[in-house]
Amino acid sequence: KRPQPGELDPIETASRDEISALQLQRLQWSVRHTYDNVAAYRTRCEEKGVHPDDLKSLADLARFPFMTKTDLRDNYPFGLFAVPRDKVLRLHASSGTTGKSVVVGYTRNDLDNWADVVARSLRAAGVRAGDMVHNAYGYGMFTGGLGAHYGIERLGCTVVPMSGGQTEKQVQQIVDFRPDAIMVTPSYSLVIAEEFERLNIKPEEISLKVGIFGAEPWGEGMRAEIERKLGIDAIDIYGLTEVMGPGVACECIETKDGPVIWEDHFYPEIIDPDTGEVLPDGEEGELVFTSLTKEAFPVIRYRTRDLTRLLPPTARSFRRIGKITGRSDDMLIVRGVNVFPTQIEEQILRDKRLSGNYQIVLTRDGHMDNVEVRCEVQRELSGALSRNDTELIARELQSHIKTIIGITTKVSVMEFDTIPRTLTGKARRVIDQRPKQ
Ligand code: ADP
Ligand code: K
Repeated sequence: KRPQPGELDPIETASRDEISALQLQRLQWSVRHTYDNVAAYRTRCEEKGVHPDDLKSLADLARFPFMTKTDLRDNYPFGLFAVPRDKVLRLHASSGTTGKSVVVGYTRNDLDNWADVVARSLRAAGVRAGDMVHNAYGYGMFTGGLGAHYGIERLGCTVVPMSGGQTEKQVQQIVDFRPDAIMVTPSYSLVIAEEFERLNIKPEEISLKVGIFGAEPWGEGMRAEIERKLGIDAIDIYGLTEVMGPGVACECIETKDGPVIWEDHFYPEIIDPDTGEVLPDGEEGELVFTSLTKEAFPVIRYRTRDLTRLLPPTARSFRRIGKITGRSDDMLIVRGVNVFPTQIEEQILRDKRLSGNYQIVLTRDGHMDNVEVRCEVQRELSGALSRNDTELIARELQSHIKTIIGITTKVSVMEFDTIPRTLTGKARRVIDQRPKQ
């Protein structure tokens, strides 16, 4: 019943009524499956006085309890699995910078569906069967590497399972193998681009035509920077370990207007993060997902902590998510002002003389938070600017951040390549040296 790899799945262009009907049917199955097989979830529902039989329309979902990262951690490692362990073919875990990580599992069907949505994502990004895809997402417990890998194969492409790190080798292989597409985090793609610059290889000489970037927030300024430096179309892919991994949503190359949610597998809601109330499409709030087909690790109303909006369908019949402005727990509160690193990134990238590598360092002086924004000049300007020039760049950026975001910062404009590069996975943008309260 699967469409041939590379064909559009009919559901991608179905009517909204058909999509809602399928969603309701799958939602009823998913909630019942979770209720019947996950004791901790059943208890939650009983406490809230709801039962799977109460789910008669999609709107009824709002009566069901949320799942949070804490629930997932509390049931470490396998407490929320809904199938016997011997039906689980693979485990993954979220990186979890603090405390225990979250472990997730996949049945054979789950792995099949995951490969399908990643293949669908690649197709949306303009990749076709027969293309070669360089996969620089890290392989291992992180979902990025293997998640991308099987989707690339599913679409009928040649996968180069490079993983992260070893930048010189990455670039050598891209030069030698001439892949059509790359999958990598946006921050690491800039490291790769810098290696091409160092080798004096021009964007138009690079074989890559498209890149599919995700796993961390990045803005339109970063998109322009990556497209210019690699000579490609840069496409946004979204996903998270708890819900599946990469491929929950992906942009279409013809519109590049925010990731399309594969709504036949993942049911989205936007809620007010303070009250938990469901918000209408278009309003900004916390993204919540319910898995519709997952067997091993179903999630019902999982609070992602990602802040964004649901946007109407364009290139496909599914709704889209706006750019993720940040994770509610990535938000910095600086002297009472809420700031997301991506807002600062946007201001940095307005200045073409600055590269997309930056760090935000927070310190506290008595009761005052101090923010230092460290950024770098582009490679071609390295060593070519006088102190006056860099001070001027710093003053301009400081003033943009002040007027647009509303915080006073110290801006340090440094030479190219002074901020440490992350060789794998996600960039470390924020260094918070403030004492814990
Ligand atoms: P961890 O939770 O340990 O960071 P994940 O790989 O599961 O590991 O991270 C998923 C998170 O990464 C998402 O919840 C979101 O915050 C972020 N993310 C993933 N893709 C994107 C994207 N395209 N744009 C913005 N943020 C993203
Ligand atoms: K190119």
